[in-house]
Amino acid sequence: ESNRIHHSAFRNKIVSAEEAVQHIHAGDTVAISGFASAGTPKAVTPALADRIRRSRASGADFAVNLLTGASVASDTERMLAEVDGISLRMPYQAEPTARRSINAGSMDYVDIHLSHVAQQVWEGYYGHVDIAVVEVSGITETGELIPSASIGNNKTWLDVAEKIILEVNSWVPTAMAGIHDVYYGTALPPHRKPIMLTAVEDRIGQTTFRVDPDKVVAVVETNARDSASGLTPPDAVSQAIASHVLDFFEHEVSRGRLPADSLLPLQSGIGNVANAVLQGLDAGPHKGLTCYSEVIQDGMLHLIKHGTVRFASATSLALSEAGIDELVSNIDFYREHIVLRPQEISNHPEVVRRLGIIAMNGMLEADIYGNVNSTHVMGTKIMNGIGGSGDFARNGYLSMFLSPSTAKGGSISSIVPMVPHVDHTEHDTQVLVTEQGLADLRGLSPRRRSRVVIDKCAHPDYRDALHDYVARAESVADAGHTPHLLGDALSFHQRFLDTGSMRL
Ligand code: 0RQ
Repeated sequence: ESNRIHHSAFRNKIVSAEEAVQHIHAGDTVAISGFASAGTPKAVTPALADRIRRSRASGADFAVNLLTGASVASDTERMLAEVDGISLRMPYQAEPTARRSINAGSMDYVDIHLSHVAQQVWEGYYGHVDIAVVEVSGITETGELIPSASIGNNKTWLDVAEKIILEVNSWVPTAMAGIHDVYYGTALPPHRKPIMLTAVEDRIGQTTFRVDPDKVVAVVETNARDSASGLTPPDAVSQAIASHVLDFFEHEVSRGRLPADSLLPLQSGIGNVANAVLQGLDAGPHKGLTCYSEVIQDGMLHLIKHGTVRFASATSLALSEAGIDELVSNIDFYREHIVLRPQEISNHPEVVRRLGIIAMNGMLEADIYGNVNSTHVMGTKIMNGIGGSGDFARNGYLSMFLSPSTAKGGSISSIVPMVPHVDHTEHDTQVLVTEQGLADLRGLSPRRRSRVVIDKCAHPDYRDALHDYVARAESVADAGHTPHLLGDALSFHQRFLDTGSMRL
């Protein structure tokens, strides 16, 4: 027994994961903690997968609806998908086994903006939440819960679920307590009030979750680390994308549209490109930057340590082993520079708009007018999901989408005549960036946009075909405001499906 549970009502409920999982029934809607690699339950979900496997082996059907913060630890996602344990998944995944089930039509998947999850569950769009499984790092004398390395939707899960299983993970450093800011002021219309967060570092809530102890049916003790991978050094393409972004920031500073020293709060996605942008900023002239994003990765700790970043707000600390060590050995320092919030706040449109976020997200492809597909390969096969990209892109001060100009060894162009699936419309996209260059679409009509997108962002191998498309689309009588040849608009994609390449 660990010394993390300081309240007897909870201590009396300590059981094994195998016992706890008996509270979960076939057909239940199960809400679990976890956002990116941080804070996923470590014991109860494997026990659930095991229970489902055994139940299936004996001929019984057993699946649950699974609600999360965003993606969860990939082994959890995989284990549950492998046993066909999920009938409905919401709101985000990024794991190959689950992806296959979704694309095969055997797992229902609802891909929604991450800021909408809590309110939609409160509204009852997903029915009754039977049980929540939430990882915490401790329980206080007064019966409040100390969050672990991510917050996600945990506040909402604890509030709405009929029953609760808590995992108390003694691996999470006690020193991390206090880094969290759990805001209890959100409500449903018509009772909403302004969210009084006017700077990235503002604290508007409390450091713990509330819970009704009577709803807690089991407490499971764990001591297991989160499993984020470290960052790989950015490749040449990512570095080229980053350098265009950094040049653009200087351009905006010179025009007086961004503060010279601290710019505006940055939001960036996960991965190689985001990492390259952060590294580039670390080497640049800016000090005292701020970040208002979803996830803090190892790279951010370096920026904070160097003073490049003054403050970072997120909902998840997706750190590698080395990152956790760095955080914990300097926790008193980092606690002054990092806050974790519920995802309804980290991604809140009201706050994103007020703070004037610079939103930088990855994309699969964009079309010549700036519509962006972030989620569906060839318009049909889900990759991950929209995640928080729409929360930030629609409401940001500067909305940028970043991608290599080609994929799959050059056989796919990321700039196409028309995207076969739209996540972000031309109205949301202000800037497109590839390693080829940066297309600033602000103030441009569609016919002007197409030229800039092709010349600045498309790979040279595809430019002629794209210009040819535009010329033909514009040459027909009555070509319209946004010229397209509907019979031809998806020809790049069809050619890829037919021949394995978008090249002519
Ligand atoms: O697949 O690894 O099998 O080759 O997509 O592509 O270039 O490695 O880029 O990891 O940044 O992912 C849009 C998926 C980009 C991501 C997406 C293939 C490519 C590769 C990955 P392989 P890259 P990334 C808030 C933000 C939505 C969620 C979001 C994403 C794989 O950014 O999920 O933005 N975004 N959350 O080969 C077919 C194309 C392709 C393509 C790339 N046009 N067609 N396949 N790929 N382009 C997050 C925070 O705030 C933290």
